[in-house]
Amino acid sequence: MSTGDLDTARDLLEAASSIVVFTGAGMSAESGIPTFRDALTGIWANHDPMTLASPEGWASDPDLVWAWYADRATRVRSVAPNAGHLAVAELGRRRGVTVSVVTQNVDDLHERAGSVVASHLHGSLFAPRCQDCGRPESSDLAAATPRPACPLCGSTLRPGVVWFGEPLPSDDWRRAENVLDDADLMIVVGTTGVVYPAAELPERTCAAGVPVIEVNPEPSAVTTFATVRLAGPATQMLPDLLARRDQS
Ligand code: BJW
Ligand code: ZN
Repeated sequence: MSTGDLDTARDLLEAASSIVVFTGAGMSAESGIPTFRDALTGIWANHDPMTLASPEGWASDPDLVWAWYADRATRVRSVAPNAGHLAVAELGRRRGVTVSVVTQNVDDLHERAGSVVASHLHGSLFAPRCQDCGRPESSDLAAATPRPACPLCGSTLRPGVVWFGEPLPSDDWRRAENVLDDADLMIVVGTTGVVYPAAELPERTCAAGVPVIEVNPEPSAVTTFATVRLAGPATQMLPDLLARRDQS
């Protein structure tokens, strides 16, 4: 990344008053949460996340899929928000700016860093619900094994995440569209930008003439239209972006 890119991004940030921070798995990578497209390791090494995260995978082996999510919920609970999450929360406390976090992530690291999340587009690891009657259950059950039954109807609980082929939660989608209507800057962090309809949001923002800063060590689908890319990890680039010029 050139110093020019950082200067350009800081100029965009200084001019903005209504910022949407749109995040993907790379945001949490440096907290120790593998990205979705990282190869699975350990006991999960022989499984394909695209299959595990699908209604078909759930139908064919719910115990396996539940165990994968319970394992991930346990892992998320054992890690902490990183300097990137903290920088986003700090930006939200700045006078004169409104910051709305729209995340594809199913962890709670933005919240634990102090941000209010406007939208969890792909649900949450900590919101299990009954697969039949839909009754929401306590987050305490997210890591329970064996797979719990619904106390209301006796059917089974399922993870409260959005699998391929399922619709996104309509309230979260509406909130994301609403905050984007008012945005004058979007900061996209750590996503390949290939999973729709979430990936539409940065594309639509850019098409509406709103500048897009991308934070990602690797090029992504977002790079093709972003106004500027800060080519580095979130824990470095987000604090750098927020640093006052005289501090660097
Ligand atoms: C760093 C970093 C560091 C690393 N710092 N960065 C149009 C065209 C084609 C297909 C479709 C289409 N529209 C819909 C579809 C189908 C499908 C889809 O998009 N498929 C594509 C794969 C082609 N979409 C759906 O099925 C969606 N539903 C839907 O469309 O429903 C329609 C419907 C309507 C009405 C009724 C019924 C149906 C649902 C999509 C659900 C996605 N769910 C998942 C799993 C969630 C649960 C779980 O976690 O297990 O969401 S899939 C997975 O991908 C997860 C993520 O949120 C999502 C995005 O991944 P992300 O965040 O981009 O992560 P990675 O791993 O891809 O990238 C990490 C990035 O970080 C990389 O770029 C790294 O370089 C970077 N990085 N370290 C900064 N330190
Ligand atoms: Zn039920």
